Amino acid sequence: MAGRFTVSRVSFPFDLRIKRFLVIRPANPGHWALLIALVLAFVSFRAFGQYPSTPQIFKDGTALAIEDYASAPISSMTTAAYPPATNYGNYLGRLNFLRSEPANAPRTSERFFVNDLNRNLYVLTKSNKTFTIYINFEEVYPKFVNYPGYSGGIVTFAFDPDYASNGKFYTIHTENPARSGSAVPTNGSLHGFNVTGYTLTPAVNPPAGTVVREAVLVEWTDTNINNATFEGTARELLRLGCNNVIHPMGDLAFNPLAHPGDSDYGNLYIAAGEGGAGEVAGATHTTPQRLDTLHGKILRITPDTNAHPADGLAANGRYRIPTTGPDPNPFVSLTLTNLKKEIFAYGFKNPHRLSWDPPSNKIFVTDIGLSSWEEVNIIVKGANYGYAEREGIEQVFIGGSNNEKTGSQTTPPTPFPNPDSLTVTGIVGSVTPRYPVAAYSHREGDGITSGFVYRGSLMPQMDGKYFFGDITTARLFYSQLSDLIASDDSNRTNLAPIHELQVVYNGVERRLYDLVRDEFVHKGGIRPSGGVLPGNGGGLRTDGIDPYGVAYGGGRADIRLAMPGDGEIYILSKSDGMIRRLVAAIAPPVLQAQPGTNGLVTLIWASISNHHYRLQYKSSVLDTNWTDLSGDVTATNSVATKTDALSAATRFYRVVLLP
Ligand SMILES: [Ca+2]
Ligand SMILES: [Ca+2]
Ligand SMILES: [Ca+2]
Repeated sequence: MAGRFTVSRVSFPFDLRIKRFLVIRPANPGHWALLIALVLAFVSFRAFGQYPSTPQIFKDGTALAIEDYASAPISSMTTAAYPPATNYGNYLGRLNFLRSEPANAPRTSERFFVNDLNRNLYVLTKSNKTFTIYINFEEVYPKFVNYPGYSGGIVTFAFDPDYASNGKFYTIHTENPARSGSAVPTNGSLHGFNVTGYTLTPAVNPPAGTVVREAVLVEWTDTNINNATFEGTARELLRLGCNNVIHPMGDLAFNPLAHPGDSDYGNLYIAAGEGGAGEVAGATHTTPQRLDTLHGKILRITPDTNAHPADGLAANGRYRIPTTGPDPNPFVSLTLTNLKKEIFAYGFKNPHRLSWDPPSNKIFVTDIGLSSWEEVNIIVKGANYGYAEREGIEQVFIGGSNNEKTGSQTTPPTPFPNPDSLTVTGIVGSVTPRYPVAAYSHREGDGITSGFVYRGSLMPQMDGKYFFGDITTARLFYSQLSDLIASDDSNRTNLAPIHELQVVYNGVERRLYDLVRDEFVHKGGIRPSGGVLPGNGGGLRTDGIDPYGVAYGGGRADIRLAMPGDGEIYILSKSDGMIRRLVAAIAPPVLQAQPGTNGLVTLIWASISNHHYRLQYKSSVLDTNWTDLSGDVTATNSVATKTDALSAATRFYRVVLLP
């Protein structure tokens, strides 16, 4: 790695990334303080085959300005009676998704929709940032459950591609089937909801294990999308039983490139978690690898049963499955008892977020790992993504003395299977798992957020970069889309480099974790130990220190990313109930070195005209002090240069933008 930063007379690299200072100049200089941020290193996280012993991701100097966007009403989980008392010792608003109505809907420019897992789907008015309850799921569904947290509650929602004309949208919520009484919804508080004729569907349960939760997919039809209230009907499409309170169906998407008449138009893609089945030893462990169950899969269904009448109907009769035409689901011809033809891709643990980048036509799924690896996957129809036999780029073991360890963490290390193959019941021969295109270890965090390829307008420097982050630590990352695509090969160790982003709030570089903690405290949040964030009763916790040596303080910032119809990146937090927006970016200056004769080297960097720059150097990366190169540079255009006579074999440079 060190060679990447080395300027050497003997072996001269032609495209160097060198340690450097980055100065963030706000759009409004009178408003923000000038900030100087030290860029620690740039690390290419590419060639390794085992669990790393140290953090591998570092800030590359790309800085993003973040602003508060909207603050949701404080809400609490229902641990006993409803409505619950506000619990300031836990999450203050479990925001999970922020979406826009389709672009042709009449009010899409005025408002977003946002859900708080605890119970409400809100309309968020952009002009005054007010939250209006659209549907309170807890008051509609008698068996609705948001406790003990995780993904429980009103999980997500998605608008039909024809929403502007048919008013249809889809939701997923969780229920506790052990509750007595009927699960049929009521309209006592949602008066516009016509429940006449609403009938339940039988739960589709996993092939093994007990069921403690049901994730319910519902299709709603609002007969008037010009107001902020619901009036209309709903239809239950699918009820999925889960072994545990974790990893239900997590995300919904439609193909953004399909047009009316295309075979994929109106098909709903569902990211379905394994319900906790895979992460325990025993009969449920193989569930993500089984094609006779919907769990741990990406599913594809056609909600409109009239759309493709030749296609097969679901077992419950509520939707069709693409079984005919030019692009049927991949396993529709398999011979297997209880085959689930809805399966589009399989072998996932908690594929909790799915995004589709139209320009590249790539589907990205972030799969939260168990104890070792977090994954970004590019979805290919029919592929096996390896869980619960693979995690990240390694083999993973569940149960026994190696429980939750990956191959390189066992004693002695377990060699990676060669050739790498899995046996899948129903498929003749062996299956080679498909590997993530980017992955990070739990040296970096605990659970991967949603991710999106940025195509918005506020941060043109970030166009085509895939944004994601870590849920608990609130570290923000990006990978180049081209790197992700180039890594989508049969080489498990060829992964896209991951870069960490700096976050600037009111002109000061801050950790997003600290911004969330401050707002949590500001809103009255308290923890028994004082001043730290909540964290699911001892679940994943950001104890310890960050890669830069600063302690977190416990708990979890619990962030997720959103990219609604305006194409910008918003960051939601369950802990403080805030929505923040990334509003500007400054890409890092790449310092290039061009060798000359007689030991001269010319350093070249992107500059801003009429700004003043100073070059500094040191001979060893371990040196504490930088030495000024005499003669500051005033840029006259977008490229500035400075020539130095190398007197040592190695010299490290950085460029400082002067105030
Ligand atoms: Ca309405
Ligand atoms: Ca995987
Ligand atoms: Ca690869």
